[in-house]
Amino acid sequence: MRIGIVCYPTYGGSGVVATELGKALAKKGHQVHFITYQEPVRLDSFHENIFYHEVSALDYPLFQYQPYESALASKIVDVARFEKLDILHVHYAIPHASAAMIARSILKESGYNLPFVTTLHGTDITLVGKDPSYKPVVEYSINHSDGITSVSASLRDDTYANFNIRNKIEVIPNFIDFERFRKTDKEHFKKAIAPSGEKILIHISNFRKVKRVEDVVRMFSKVVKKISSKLLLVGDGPERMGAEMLCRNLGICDHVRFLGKQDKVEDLLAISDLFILPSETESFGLAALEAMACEVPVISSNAGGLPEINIEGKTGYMSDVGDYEDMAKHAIYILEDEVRLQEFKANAFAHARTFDIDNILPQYEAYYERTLRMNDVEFVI
Ligand code: GMT
Repeated sequence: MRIGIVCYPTYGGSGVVATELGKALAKKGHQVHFITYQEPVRLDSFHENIFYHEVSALDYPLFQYQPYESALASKIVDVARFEKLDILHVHYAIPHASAAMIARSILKESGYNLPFVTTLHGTDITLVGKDPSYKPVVEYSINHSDGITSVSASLRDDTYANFNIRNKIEVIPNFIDFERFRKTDKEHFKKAIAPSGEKILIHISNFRKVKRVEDVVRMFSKVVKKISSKLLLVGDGPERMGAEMLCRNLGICDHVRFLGKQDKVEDLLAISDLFILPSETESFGLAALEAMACEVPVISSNAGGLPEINIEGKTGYMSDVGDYEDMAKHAIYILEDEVRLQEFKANAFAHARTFDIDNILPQYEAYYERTLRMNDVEFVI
């Protein structure tokens, strides 16, 4: 198949999922065309089946805001015509679904049928999408997508609850590439961070408000009183400064390392004992699943799709949003007994295996085929 992929090319979860999906599809022999405003960060190596088309939006003094949606729709039309795309897959509804809709209408005028699938990722529904400034367009473009998928059952239900959606939303969860995310021996590295054999807790995020990084710090300040441990805070964003100040106020700076943005998070996960994700909302929680793939159990909130990956009492524990005392209690329970910790690690890994990309990729392929058949489009697999 010739597949066009539209996504945000930066570090956000939806862009990562879109890029990894494109790479996996290309490996299976499909021709994949990324259409974005910047080369996706995870598109880090050459592949003969992968093509990148940059969207450039002409600037003009009249524009207070560049009309990116129009530039994207125009680029989709151009790429579809020239590369003869069979199907388009847009990740994150805003503004990708409405741009795809415009492109499809333009192409239809000349008899070209380009169906598009919209994948909902999270904040495009739960935070930004339902805001009145975007809602009518988001609702309309979801309803006019040829296929709709969401990354968790929870996000599907949130979408039905917040919008008037007429069509079926298919749940296709996020996935793990076990070639990258697996536990490797990084003992030398562990010694540098935890020289006296301390347990290592880790949080990885974009440090936005929704991630509740201060809850991580507060829960750790309870844990470190009982368990000899270190906390790694990986990532950067608006909440970092507040978290640093809180560490100072709580007098735990000697036990906490702020590592900023890191590309090879799998190396940090390889030395970690517990992953902390106390998010306010989290449609799926890919970062937690990546931790589990590296045999790291998870202490999380019970928000959104987290209960679909973190199995209570097996792969970790969940608490109500904001209840960092409860999170600390569970963390101590797992860490204080080595046999118990090893059991949780094994369970986390076993559950992550069910999200292996080899299981999820065929679900996307089957969904594309179904969408094309329903639209009477002829294609070669
Ligand atoms: O909020 C983020 O972390 C970025 C956001 C995105 O769409 O780029 O992530 C969302 O999509 C990820 C991939 O599907 C999910 O794993 C995250 O749970 C989801 N984030 C939220 O719902 C807050």
